[in-house]
Amino acid sequence: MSAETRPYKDVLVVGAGFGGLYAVHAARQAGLDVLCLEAGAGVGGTWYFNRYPGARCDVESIDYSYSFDDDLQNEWVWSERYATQPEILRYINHVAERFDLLRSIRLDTRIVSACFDEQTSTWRVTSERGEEFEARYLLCATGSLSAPNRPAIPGIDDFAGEVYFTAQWPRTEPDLAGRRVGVIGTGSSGIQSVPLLARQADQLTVFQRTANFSVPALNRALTHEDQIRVREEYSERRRKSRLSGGGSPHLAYPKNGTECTPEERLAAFEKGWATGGVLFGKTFPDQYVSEETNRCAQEFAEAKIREIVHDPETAADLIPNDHPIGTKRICTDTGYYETFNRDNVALVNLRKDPIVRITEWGIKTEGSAYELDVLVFATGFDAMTGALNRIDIRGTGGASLREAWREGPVSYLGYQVPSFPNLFIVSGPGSPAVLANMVLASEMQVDWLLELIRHADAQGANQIEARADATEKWTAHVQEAAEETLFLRANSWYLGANIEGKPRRFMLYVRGLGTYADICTRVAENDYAGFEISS
Ligand code: NA7
Repeated sequence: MSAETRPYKDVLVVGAGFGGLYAVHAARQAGLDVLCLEAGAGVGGTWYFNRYPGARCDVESIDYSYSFDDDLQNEWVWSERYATQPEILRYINHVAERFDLLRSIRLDTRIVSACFDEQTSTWRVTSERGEEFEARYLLCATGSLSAPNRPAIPGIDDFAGEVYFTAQWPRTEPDLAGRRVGVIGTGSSGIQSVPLLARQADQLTVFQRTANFSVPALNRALTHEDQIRVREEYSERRRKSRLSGGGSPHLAYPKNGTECTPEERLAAFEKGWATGGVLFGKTFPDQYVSEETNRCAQEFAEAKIREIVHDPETAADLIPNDHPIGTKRICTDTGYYETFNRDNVALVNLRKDPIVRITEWGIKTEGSAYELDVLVFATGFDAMTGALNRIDIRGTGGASLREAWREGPVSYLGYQVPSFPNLFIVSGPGSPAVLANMVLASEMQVDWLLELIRHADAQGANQIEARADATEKWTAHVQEAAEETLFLRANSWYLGANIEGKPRRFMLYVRGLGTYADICTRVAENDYAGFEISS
């Protein structure tokens, strides 16, 4: 049957963020008939929805961009070191237009179920509106941080004022002038938005359950000279990025922190801090395995917080005391700690004074009451598994993905789960996902998956399924790799700890993008060992 007469597509992509958009382009280039279904009214995924004030990427813009097309890479001009959400969204829309991707994307189409038909080896997916779509392969690029967490705080529906979620920020900017604003949550979204909200609001109260480490971004405009240098260095920069752990070309200090004198270590941390951003968290190669090096990094960051924040009690409350630095993603800010020196900003440490309930007028804590006009939830996401678990996904014999992941997600290479043939995940649990530059990582993953499909097609096979033994082994390997680090010492969303009742399993592959890509290459060279390819 030709593509024109077939009732189904070759590939259905779910999600039109960075990963999904590239999948549409690359699938087309591979000669496949592809359709992408996107819940939002526009493309961009996380960058479409997270339009809160101060939203920026914490990976440098020249790295956090597509590498698949030299002309695109050389022609697009990033205005700042760390791009704002509007600039990233403009870039994504530019890419969609430039490669004519919109004709293969259906917007406003939220998928609620997906069912594998064993007779035809095809996936049938159904949208919220009841529309059905069918394809040989289902490629889920649904995002690692795309299912917003609505916290189970008593009285959450009682508040009579305005309520905003950073992850679903309205397209028309709310007017906060003269208002008493409360923010719940001090992860990256809270930390980025607080300085801007403080400038707009009459009073800002920040409700902090767990303090997070943040490093000044030291964002700046990119000059004409920067633009020229970037273009000269781009291919080498990308090559190094692909081999690196985090998907950007930066190198850690040439020795472990434990091998340095205290003076040498301090100088390296000063340099890391002065470079700005999350890379401070990668100053030394042993920062996530050596308690000593990590403690030194932590003490260094604590001293910086104390230097910036005038009130010693507020500074003490802002210093995390429950996790080694970086085992929850280090945040990147512009003026976060300084904001607490403003007269119109107050910090409430919920560990000392927990929320009792949200009321019609504001927030009642055990020891106090806060009257508010506006409540902002910067309460994060049901990360890694949330977006997929919100879809009813049924594989062979009616197997449910939610059930398969009941005790925590399992996968082979982050790509597939047994009993769900022909279903692939981009940036899925068991892959490096957010520990690496998601744009480069998703290009690598999509290319690898399309090559796997090409390989199956060349054999006349119509079914690809991860083997149970390979899945078990990979899931155990992901866990073991995390156990060798300090990451398990934090109650982070990396292991599902931020969502009540969510099973705890470390969901990211910590050995980095370069190592992961190498493993994937070896699997492919080894005739896709671990996958059952059949007809
Ligand atoms: P995060 O990092 O998960 O932060 C969510 C914040 O919300 C965090 O401070 C949470 O405290 C807080 N939270 C969640 N539920 C509650 C309740 N019930 N009460 C009080 N506080 C609560 O999400 P972000 O959106 O900021 O960032 C996600 C990622 O995006 C980030 O890592 C970057 O990769 C980009 P907790 O720590 O759970 O005590």
